[in-house]
Amino acid sequence: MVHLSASSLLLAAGILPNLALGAGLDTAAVALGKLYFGTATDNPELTDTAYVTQLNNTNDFGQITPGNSQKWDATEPTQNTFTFTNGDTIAKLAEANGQKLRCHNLVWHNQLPSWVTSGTWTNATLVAALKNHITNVVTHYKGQCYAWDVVNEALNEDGTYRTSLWYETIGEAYLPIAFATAAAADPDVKLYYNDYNIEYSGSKATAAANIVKLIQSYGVKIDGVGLQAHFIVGSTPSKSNQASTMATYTALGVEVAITELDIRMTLPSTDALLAQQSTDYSNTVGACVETEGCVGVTIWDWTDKYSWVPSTFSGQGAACPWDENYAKKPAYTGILTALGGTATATSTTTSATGGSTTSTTTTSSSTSTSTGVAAHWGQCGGSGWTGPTVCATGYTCTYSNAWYSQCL
Ligand code: 9MR
Repeated sequence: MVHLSASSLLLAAGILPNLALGAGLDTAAVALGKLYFGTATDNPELTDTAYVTQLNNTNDFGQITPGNSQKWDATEPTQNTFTFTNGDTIAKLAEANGQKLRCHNLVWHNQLPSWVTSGTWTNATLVAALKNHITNVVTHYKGQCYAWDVVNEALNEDGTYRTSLWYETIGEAYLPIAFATAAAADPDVKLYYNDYNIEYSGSKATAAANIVKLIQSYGVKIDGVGLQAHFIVGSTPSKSNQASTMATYTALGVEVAITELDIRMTLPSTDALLAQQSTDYSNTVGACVETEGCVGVTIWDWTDKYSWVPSTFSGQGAACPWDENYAKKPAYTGILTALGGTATATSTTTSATGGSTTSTTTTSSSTSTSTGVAAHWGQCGGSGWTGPTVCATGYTCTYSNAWYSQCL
């Protein structure tokens, strides 16, 4: 009788690649001194048990963000009538898993209920509605959120203010009013300004820094700047630019976080695009690693199956580190390596011994050994790899990226 280890059984089942890549993203991030690595999620996805199994994997995800269910249209669909059911579902999931919760968001120009967008407002009545919304939502989630994205996407690309209902009716004072109201409702939660295209130097990043200064000039608390990081493969800012831009925010006395990272491509994906995507993910995560005031990274969902990208950008997608079948893409290894994790196989050489039984059948071809052959799905190369570089019969060692080749 042949005793197979758990890892060789998983290899035989073709599952091991999902388990073999080191410690996991959150574990690696925390080992580096970060607070978390996390992902967005959303209520409709929670009926998918395979999805939830990985969402609950706290080796990879120490933090989650509700993608939609804390937004204004979800929480106050009718004026002064608050509904927290869906947001609570995700908050409870985070609590049950011991995951931090980034709460998202309080003031935005999108996903507003019609009573807000179609209302007739004066400065005074809109300020009152704004304060009432923030006070109720922040009070409800008091003690449950690590951070709130208080104001989301207030800026145009040229650094001017977006012409939203908020800005048009209240002026830029809506920003300090929102932060002051949130701080009064929960003095302990971190309060963030969150936006995209502020991850690299330019007018919009300068304007985001000016928002921090504006809020501080009112004597109001702001704790962080959230860099959404919705990027395009091959067009992401350099790691050094991302790190130096983070430094312009932390110099103001606030922390930063990557809050919505995904890196889309024009479909179909190719090996070359996936390799570039891995490099791109590695650069953004690496910029956070290099920046002491960068507390963590959140991806805007972990699987292509539930990414927002294809429905928004026609012909584009494959933006997440896991594909739509929940297999890890090279981007996973790129992130893990940037976090100081090692993309090494966990299989051992001791799994296929026959012990004292009479069987002499060798099953070593189904395990990875330092001198042998790598099985289907096993790692067979990559920077720092000291394991087998030859694949079992019928499989080819296929380059994924600089850190990972796999027997396919
Ligand atoms: O992921 C969210 C998607 O399900 C919604 O349809 C969309 C509606 O605007 O919002 C998405 O999340 C956005 C986030 O709240 C703010 N930054 C941009 C994100 C992607 O659009």
